[in-house]
Amino acid sequence: MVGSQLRIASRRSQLAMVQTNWVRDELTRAHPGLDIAIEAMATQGDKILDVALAKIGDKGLFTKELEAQMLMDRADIAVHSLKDLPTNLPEGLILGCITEREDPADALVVHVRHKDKTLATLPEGAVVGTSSLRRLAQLRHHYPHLTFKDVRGNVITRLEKLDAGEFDCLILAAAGLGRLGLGDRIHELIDPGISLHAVGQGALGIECRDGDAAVLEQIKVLEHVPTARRCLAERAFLRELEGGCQVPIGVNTRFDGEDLILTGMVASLDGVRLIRDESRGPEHDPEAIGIDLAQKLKEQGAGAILEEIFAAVRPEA
Ligand code: DPM
Repeated sequence: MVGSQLRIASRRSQLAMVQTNWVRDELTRAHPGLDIAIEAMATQGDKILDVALAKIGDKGLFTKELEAQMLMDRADIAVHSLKDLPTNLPEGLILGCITEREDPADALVVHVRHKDKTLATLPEGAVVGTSSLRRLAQLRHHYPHLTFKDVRGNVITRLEKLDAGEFDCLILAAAGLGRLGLGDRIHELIDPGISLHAVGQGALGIECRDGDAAVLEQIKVLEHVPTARRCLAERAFLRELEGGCQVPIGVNTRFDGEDLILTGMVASLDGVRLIRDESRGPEHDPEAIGIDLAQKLKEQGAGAILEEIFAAVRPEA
């Protein structure tokens, strides 16, 4: 492979760059002759910081600019946090590989004045910083004593706002904190019995052009089959519910022998209605498990909840 080149498109937040540099290092190790170039850029989601994420509502908020680079043949692959990658990709692009997942759980990070507290024991009215409708709905369901305030910006900016006293606590993905070397800020890992994580959370997705055989072959070394199976079940579930990345939909996956078990939930924004169930099936057909679970939840009223949310957060749509 001497002399061949691979161009990577990436967001330029600290977390995105840590992830992209990791991909570059792994690919360099596997293909020593490969010349890898990284092009870092801002996406719409990085630029619009004064509007709640849920109100923007656009699918592909953090991915479109990177995809344009590949479609214009200015980049060969894009590295994404898999949870930011929509379940339906633009014509001509595919999810080429899914890397090994880190702990997909959400984490509680508290202001130092609450260092002896837990989610359950935070004072009445404590302000949780999150712009995730999924986190909001599930935490409201279990902890009605908490209040919620939108927070935008990257992980480091959010931590600065927390430390400055704008919030009592934040909920962040444990994986993102870990990759940034900020694992010591994790105060409590949130139990999946309380809050299910986002689809694809903790894994990276590498997108590339459909039919680009040489590139697909190069990135194959990064594929982690168990993670890919779990995430493909989760993504099929989300796709079947027609949920974008900004909906109160959560999941959890685990293996049981040769079976994969997918747990999923849909909740109303006030956290009052929460529908949760699970499906299982042979792990070699993960998409069927996701589709089956989506149908189960629809039969229990998930469709109606999602319709209400789309109407409420995006009245213009
Ligand atoms: C998506 C959501 C959030 C990100 C919504 C959700 C969190 C927004 C917020 C789809 N993307 O999770 O329900 O809490 O205000 C994002 C993070 C990571 C990837 C940061 C985080 C890192 C973890 C990973 C933002 N995207 O969730 O703390 O790679 O899975």
